[in-house]
Amino acid sequence: MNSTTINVLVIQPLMDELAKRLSDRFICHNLYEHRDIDHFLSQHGKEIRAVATRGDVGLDAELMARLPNLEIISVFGVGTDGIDLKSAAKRNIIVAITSDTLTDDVADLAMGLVIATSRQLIIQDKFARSGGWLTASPTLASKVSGKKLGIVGLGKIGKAIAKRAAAFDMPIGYCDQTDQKIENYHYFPSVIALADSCDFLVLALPGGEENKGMINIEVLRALGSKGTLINIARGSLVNEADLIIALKECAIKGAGLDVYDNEPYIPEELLTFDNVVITPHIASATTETRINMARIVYDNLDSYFTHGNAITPINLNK
Ligand code: 8YV
Repeated sequence: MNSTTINVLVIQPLMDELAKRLSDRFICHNLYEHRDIDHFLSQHGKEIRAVATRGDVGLDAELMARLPNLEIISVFGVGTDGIDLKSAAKRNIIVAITSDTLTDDVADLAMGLVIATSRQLIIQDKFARSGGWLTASPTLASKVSGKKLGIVGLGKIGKAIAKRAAAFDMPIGYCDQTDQKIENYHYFPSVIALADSCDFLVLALPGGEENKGMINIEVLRALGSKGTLINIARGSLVNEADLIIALKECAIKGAGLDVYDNEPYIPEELLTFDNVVITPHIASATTETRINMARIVYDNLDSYFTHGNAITPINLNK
């Protein structure tokens, strides 16, 4: 097959090296560079056989419907909540993700946020830089080791977080669709019960409609004034208005957030709390991991158009 005839639609900017490799191998159309997307799609929609997108961006139903000859979606990430998976399954479109490669980084950041919130790393950094230490003592923070960690979603990332937390002697509780019967991990059938029992409630489950807003005021009140919310999963999981209320009322101790409902916009009020540590969706953002992710995105497309199968497809018929 002549590879230069294969048209790939790139939804949002990708890493430079990946963009270069893709355009050396395929005819790439950068959707984000088109002002009149409707015009572009009526002219070229039929030519597109592959999409390259990011986990946080996906491919919505409307756009997918405009690509009648789409065969494969290669995702830079593991999240598929932004992809219309039902239509993909119906149309036998392959969805391939960058499985496994980012698990360690995401788990590392979750623990980083646990430590940053409880040991007040940002507050203490500001205090030291501003010269506050010259005239006063640093405030006392809270201990991490031995505190209870509750994980919502015990998949690969949740398990990697639990493994790290175990090294801090933290008892592990989790909530998932089923009891996985793991020794020493305590299963909770509801998020409220888990929140009520733990010091850190860490979200490690997929986003999407069915989980939207699951962390609401009731869950936050159950987490309570000794509890901290950590979110390295998806912003849509948290009702941000409720989170702001909980923070204002001191109903929770604090929060460590890497993801937000309407990225890159962060609700102004969230930025005003000293007990909230904010990072800009960087859980997988290390050079090592991003290089691997870029390689997998390319390899999935290359393998599919060379051999007829992607290397890390997800099972759409579950
Ligand atoms: C990436 C992600 O930050 O894997 C995911 O679903 O959201 C992240 O790893 C993102 O895809 C890159 O923009």
